Amino acid sequence: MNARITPAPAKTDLDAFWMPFTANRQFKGHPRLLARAEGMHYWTPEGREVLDGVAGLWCVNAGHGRREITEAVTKQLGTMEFAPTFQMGHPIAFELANRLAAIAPPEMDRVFFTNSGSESVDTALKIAIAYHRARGQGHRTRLIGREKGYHGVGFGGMSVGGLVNNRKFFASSMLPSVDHLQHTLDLGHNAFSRGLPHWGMHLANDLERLIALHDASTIAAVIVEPIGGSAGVILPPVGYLKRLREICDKHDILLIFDEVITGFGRIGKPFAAQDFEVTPDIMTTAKGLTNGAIPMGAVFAQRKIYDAFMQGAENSIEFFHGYTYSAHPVACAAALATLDIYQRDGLLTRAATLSHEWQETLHSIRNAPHVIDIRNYGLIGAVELEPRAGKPGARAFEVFVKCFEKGVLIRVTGDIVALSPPLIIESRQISRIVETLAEAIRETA
Ligand code: PXG
Repeated sequence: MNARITPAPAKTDLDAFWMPFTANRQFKGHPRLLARAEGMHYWTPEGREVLDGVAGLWCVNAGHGRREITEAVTKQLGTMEFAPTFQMGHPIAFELANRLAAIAPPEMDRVFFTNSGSESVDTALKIAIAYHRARGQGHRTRLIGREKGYHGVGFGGMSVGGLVNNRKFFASSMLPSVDHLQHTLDLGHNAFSRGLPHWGMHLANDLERLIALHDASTIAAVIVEPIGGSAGVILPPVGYLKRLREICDKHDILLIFDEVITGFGRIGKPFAAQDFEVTPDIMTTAKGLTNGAIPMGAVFAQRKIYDAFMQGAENSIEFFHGYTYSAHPVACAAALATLDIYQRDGLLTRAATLSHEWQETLHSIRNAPHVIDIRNYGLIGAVELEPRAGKPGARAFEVFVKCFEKGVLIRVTGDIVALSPPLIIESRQISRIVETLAEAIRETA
């Protein structure tokens, strides 16, 4: 099981792979390779052990190398490697949708399958616009995202996203009718808050400003991450999401939660919507759905949304949208095996049990040099460092490289260190991640 270590490619063989979201020249000069994984660890091609502080990329929630997933995938490949889901179906696609509906927030029991978070987001935005049209409100086409939001890299997700580096090259190619709420990150009021910050609920009222500007009748949906991940862990102030829900309800605007990183147990409930007790109309997921083993995403919609589409001639296609690999049988098999593990091992709620220890261990390093904020919720953490003058991101990148050399994998975005370990993590591993991070920060000028 996962025993064979693939040898590292020669440096000259690194050129052809144009790496995603990577400083290609830096990487190819100083490659960092992973070749094997098991449980909480990766191993490099040389056999060096690396503790995984980020669940791969926020996706390997049940830890690496889960035998049941391997077996389910292998079995499915041997039974039926592919089947179309356009005007055809295969049994485990329906089984998976039912299993997902059973753990979803109330009424969110209609599931559309995709292959990634980006596809889930673009699917959700299209559902929102088509839903209003199906109800005779085709004038509701505007989409509202949020500054610092990340919703993947499709043209839709990029347009509602709020990260300047992802947007600036494509500024003239964005969706035309999009606006953004202000973000909720405010170190002045909220630095070192343990859990959700108590200041900032009123920031949700920014939606009223946009409604006053554009008129509610032009707005289809608001999309937010319940907890922002990619921009460096941005937490919703207490009451903020409930307020967004109220304003959306008042104006008949759909609320979309992008749960690509918060889904599947990351904050101690199956979905953040349940933890925050705010039910969106549509919810996007991916990543943890298959434990990262096979690409797959799922969009959950409230039944009322699905029902609005079910009109017209019975043999007419209600929603002209889908992917060749929507509900790919191998991905379905991986997802079913993943759900079995999550449920059997209590992983969808384990983060709630660990979150206090996680919080206290993380906050124990607040006096390390250059640390200007520590944020946490569930099994998510962030340590924000003071940027070096004129060199944003340089300090955190050095910390990232040092941690990797010391045997711990973290993520950095700008000068923020983000942590999101597999949900199987043990106490001593929490300590190891945080101690290694503190050591790396102390060694970095
Ligand atoms: N929405 C959210 C909220 C995400 O976090 C996507 C959509 C896009 O998913 P795909 O599967 O298309 O990549 C994401 C992805 C990081 C990091 O380090 C986060 C993501 C991807 C890679 C790195 O924060 N999130």
